Amino acid sequence: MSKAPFILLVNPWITDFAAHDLWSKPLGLLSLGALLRDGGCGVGLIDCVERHDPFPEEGPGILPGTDREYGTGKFPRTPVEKPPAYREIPRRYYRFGIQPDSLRRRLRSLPRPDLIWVTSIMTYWYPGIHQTVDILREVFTDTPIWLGGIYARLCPEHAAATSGADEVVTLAPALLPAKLEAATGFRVRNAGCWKHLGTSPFPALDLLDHPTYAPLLTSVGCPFRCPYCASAILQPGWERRNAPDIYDEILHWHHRLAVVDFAFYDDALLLRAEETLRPALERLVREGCRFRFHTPNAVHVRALSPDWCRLLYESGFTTLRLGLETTRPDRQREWGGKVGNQMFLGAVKNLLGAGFSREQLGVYLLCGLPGQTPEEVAEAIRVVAGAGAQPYLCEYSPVPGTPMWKEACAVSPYDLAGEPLYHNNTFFACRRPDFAYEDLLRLKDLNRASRRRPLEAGAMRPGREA
Ligand code: B12
Ligand code: SF4
Repeated sequence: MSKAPFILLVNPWITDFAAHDLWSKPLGLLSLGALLRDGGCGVGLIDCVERHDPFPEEGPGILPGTDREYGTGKFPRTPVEKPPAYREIPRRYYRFGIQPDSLRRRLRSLPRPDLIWVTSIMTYWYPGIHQTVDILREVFTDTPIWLGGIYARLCPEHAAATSGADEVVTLAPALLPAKLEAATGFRVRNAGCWKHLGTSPFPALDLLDHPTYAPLLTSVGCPFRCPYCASAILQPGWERRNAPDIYDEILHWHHRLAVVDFAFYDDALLLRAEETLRPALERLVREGCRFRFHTPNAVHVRALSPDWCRLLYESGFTTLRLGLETTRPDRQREWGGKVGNQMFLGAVKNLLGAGFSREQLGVYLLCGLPGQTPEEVAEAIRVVAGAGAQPYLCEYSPVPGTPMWKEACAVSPYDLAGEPLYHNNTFFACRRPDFAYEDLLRLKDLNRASRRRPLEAGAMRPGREA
């Protein structure tokens, strides 16, 4: 068998109008890092969106990264030229992350890798991948570069045509050991562990320079099939980790890296979690552990019974986001049937009763989906504010391959299939005469006002005349 290869993992730059480190870590890459390392490979990691650039630069419009509460912060940012697709958006466009020379210096300080694995997350961040790959290529001319991750899996042809990577890899993790062996001649000693979440080691958070919080995944997949969501494409099966494993991971990162903030990335964190997450949290409470948990990816409202809410509060859940999406019953059925209004009102009551404050409870509302009207979004804002929680507008990001994709392509005046930049939620690609960009701006104003004080019934209709 060949000698162990050295594999360099790279989290590429983000290019966007705005991006905050609101518990945003490359969890997929960290998981692969742990599997490769346990399998006997040498592993290095470069996080291009590291908040603390070791070689920062000054220049017009360049801002350094900053730290905020609960381990979050702002990425360093550099203004860059806007791609032509965004010409009409009156906002500046940035590359978020460390400076190009800083990246070059870090790459040059490493041994020459045998293989480079680049990850990808949002489809519309692809220019950042291309720019990262250019520099990887400049420094390590002959090293093969593989691109994987969410964008690679949702837009494989586009990624192959534009990223500059040698290969776009969309295989399930279980098949990666064989592919790695074919490429390097090296057989990992833990191929069986790549098959299931439950047999994977803890993601290699220690490869990051300054981990201020830990991303956690206690399950993959979701039993619902909401038409706007890619969960079923990305994780078709549903699998949960066991309670001791979840408990051990939390304690492990706390003891090893002094982390006290944890962010869950699960699609369905609280569903069928009676034998998994629940005992892990109960044990932490029993042992008097004081951690803070955050759910930037929404939890299911249907799971929020009084006893779950008490447990979440007692175990230190600090930032809670709930998935309501809409308050129109027909739409709720059409969009996956995961929640109803009475269920939602009951859940908020249970959360407030358990001790959570209004400021801790954010409720995601979808905005701008095909068929939706501005009035129904306004109504949902009013219901959420009236219930005693904070509405958060999520502008629709059309995702290739989802059941709603075709409809989105038909409604949008833009070439969604040919240009992933139009998937950017900020771009608001499904704008149309009866849900225009101006309607979105009015809804955002309404949303801000409702966060300052709960709205009265019937207040502020966002019609064109408003
Ligand atoms: C957690 C999460 C977030 C987090 C942070 C994500 C992050 N890291 O930055 C938060 C909550 C902040 C977030 C925000 C948003 N998100 Co989000 N998010 C997710 C979620 C649920 C999980 C991603 C994840 O980490 N998975 C876990 C890891 C382990 O999986 P992975 O990255 O895929 O990696 C595996 C493989 O891909 C592979 N792999 C990875 N890299 C590589 C590299 C190589 C070389 C190889 C071989 C393999 C490989 O191996 C890994 C192990 O199995 C996904 C849905 C999903 N189920 O994937 C949506 C998802 C990515 N988000 C989505 C959306 C729409 C959003 C928002 C726009 C929502 C909104 N409207 O406000 C915002 C945008 C944020 C922004 N700044 O622009 C969409 C994607 C949209 C798009 N067009 O790309 C998704 C797909 C959900 C959906 N609607 O279907 N999100
Ligand atoms: S419930 Fe959430 S994760 Fe599951 S399919 Fe619907 S939107 Fe996706």
